[in-house]
Amino acid sequence: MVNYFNREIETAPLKKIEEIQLERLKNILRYVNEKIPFYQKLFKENNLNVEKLNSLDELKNLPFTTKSVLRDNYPFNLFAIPLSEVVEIHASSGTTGKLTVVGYTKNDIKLWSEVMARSLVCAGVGKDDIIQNAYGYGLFTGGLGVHYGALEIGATVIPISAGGTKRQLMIMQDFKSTVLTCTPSYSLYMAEEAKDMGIDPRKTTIRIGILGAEPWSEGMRKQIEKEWNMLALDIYGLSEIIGPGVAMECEGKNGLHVWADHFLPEVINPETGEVLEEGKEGELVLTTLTKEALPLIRYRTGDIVTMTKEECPYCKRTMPRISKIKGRIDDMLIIRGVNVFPSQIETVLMKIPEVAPHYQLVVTREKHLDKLEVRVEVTEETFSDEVKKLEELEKKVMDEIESTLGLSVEVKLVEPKSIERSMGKAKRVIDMRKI
Ligand code: DLL
Repeated sequence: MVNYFNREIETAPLKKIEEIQLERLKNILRYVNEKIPFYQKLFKENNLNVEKLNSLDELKNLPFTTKSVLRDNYPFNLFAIPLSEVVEIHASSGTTGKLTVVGYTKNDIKLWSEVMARSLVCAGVGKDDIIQNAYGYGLFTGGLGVHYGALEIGATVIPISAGGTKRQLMIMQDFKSTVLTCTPSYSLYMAEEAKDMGIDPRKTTIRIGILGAEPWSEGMRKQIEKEWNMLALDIYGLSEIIGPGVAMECEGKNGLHVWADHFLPEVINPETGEVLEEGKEGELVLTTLTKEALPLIRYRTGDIVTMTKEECPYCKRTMPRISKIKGRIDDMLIIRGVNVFPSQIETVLMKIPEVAPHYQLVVTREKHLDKLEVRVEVTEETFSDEVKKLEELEKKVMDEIESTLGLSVEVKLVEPKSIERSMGKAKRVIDMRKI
């Protein structure tokens, strides 16, 4: 059965959603122009009179906001309101050093609760569910974001946070948790640890996993669903926009529904900045339409997606849908001229039953040429095979990657459980070029 948290808006005709978007866009442009010196200056420099915007199409004429703007305005200079109105602060560290700091007013927290409630209900979660929330609580937005949504729908939330895996499993069994929220990689680690403890993850009461914060392939989904005997759904979000709850999959698993009455999505060509037509792959750009503390105009997420505006054939929601995230632009590897995302390699690996869903990509540079080594664990059963068979498997993995991606890589099979496990975002790429 399909349920909605806010049926009226979630299934409103696209035209109606666009009317709301335009109205809100006009307001937010006026608001940032008035309240945030950065935007005031930016619009002035670009000779833009934002009061004149009269159609959604004109949004494409406005400049982008990038992550560096947030860093340059560290910690609070981009906030539209005095700090006394800010009730919560989060931050993400990323790979490049300085924190990206984000703030929320009371209304922003209400908004976050609403979009997270929509997301949970969209995944099939209800009031009777017991949510084991194993996203990190703290500056990371995952823990509290899910928490607010759970409160909003009246489900029971266990704020266990990430880590302490044995304790997680004990609590899961004793409290009879029905929903697991964590990163996809942590869900696999938990399943593995469960088996080591003599617990069959398939026999726990968990029925739905709401997994996100990192890219994961369809193959990984199948693996996780098999390990847990649960429905594994994808949740997307980023701190700058609100945290988790920007977009969510429904049971139909055909794209993530963007809560577009609050976050206006566009897909652009990352090189030229031009807006792409529906269905074309590019970088997701989001404009917050209703946020108070940190509204952002045309924020470049760095995430690669395709988008469709067709109604969802499964749940009939009408908001635009984005594909699963292929990866971040900055995670794209260029190996001897071939562009490749870690998720594409993951897709190939997941089709080979003798290897486990734990891998790492090591990039090195030799004489100006980038080299990629794929380290992947073999399954326990395969590990006990003779060396000759392992050599054959190594070749098989290499050939599969070469024939699917046109990329020749080195493959190193490693022992089960030898690749570092993650309780948050998995580290898939070790880039020795930067070390
Ligand atoms: O990861 C928010 C979040 C928490 C989303 C819990 C989902 C669940 P940040 O730490 O700011 O926020 O990282 C945001 O993570 O730009 C993407 O590159 C990546 N990301 C988030 N969700 C997904 C996903 C949270 N479902 C960055 N698939 C984003 C792929 C994702 N990548």
